[in-house]
Amino acid sequence: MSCGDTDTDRLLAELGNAYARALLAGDEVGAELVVRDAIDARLTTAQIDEEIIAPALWLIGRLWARGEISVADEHLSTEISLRVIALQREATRTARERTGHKALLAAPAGELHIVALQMVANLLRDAGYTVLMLGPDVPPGALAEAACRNEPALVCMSATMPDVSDRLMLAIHEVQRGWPGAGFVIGGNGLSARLRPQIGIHVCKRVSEVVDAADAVVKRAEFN
Ligand code: B12
Repeated sequence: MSCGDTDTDRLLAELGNAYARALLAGDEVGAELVVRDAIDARLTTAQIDEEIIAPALWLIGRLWARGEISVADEHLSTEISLRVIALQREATRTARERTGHKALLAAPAGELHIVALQMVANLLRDAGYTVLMLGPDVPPGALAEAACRNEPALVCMSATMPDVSDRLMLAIHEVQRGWPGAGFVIGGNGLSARLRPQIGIHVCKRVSEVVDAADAVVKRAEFN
């Protein structure tokens, strides 16, 4: 995305307006959400600073100079912006930290459904993880061998067919024996109801839960 890109310009204008409105309303949560949207849309820190936060503060300055808002309003806008800038830094740091972590993705032996897993791959990549996708029908031994070789922080698996659930558990045990450093995030309609989340194994209902689950599993592993 280049700076001259019309879609980017439009998005920046929309987010800039929304940010200014949030400042004028003294709405810290609203301002944070705008910047989160900007980060999710992969706008750069420079774009967010120069084209969203700074113009809103310039507007606040003009309104204050004209006596249309009070000194207190101006101070509140500045405080909100300082907190948002801290949040921006935290978000960038988290994405940078994730880059150092590998996620190994596979569907267990007999499982050919991998659409959800492909979505998981995109979500993890977008969040900064390094993704190694092994694809469908991966035997437990081959998965464990790949885990030993690549030493992932995370293994993600999906089970759509009900008879795959037990094979998925077997695959987890096999990986744990070869590479105990991995945490697991699993999902899919084929997972048996008996399968409950356990330490180091996170069960998700939706692909949209995967980044939070991955972060939790990786953090836990780092404590150990
Ligand atoms: C596409 C498809 C196929 C394709 C798969 C191609 C591919 N490359 O993936 C092919 C043609 C290979 C196929 C084959 C078969 N299929 Co099929 N297939 C489907 C279909 C239409 C879509 C599946 C899909 O992609 N859904 C979209 C994804 C995004 O949704 P999802 O998988 O449900 O995932 C959600 C959650 O479960 C979760 N999730 C899932 N995994 C993970 C993993 C992680 C880490 C996380 C965080 C979250 C997560 O997130 C998603 C929501 O956010 C479904 C219909 C359906 N209702 O799902 C049938 C379906 C799954 N298939 C079915 C069947 C029966 C078969 C076959 C046995 C058919 C046959 N006789 O050959 C074979 C079995 C193959 C095998 N051994 O795996 C049945 C399963 C019934 C059952 N429960 O027993 C279904 C439900 C169709 C039906 N109504 O009968 N299939």
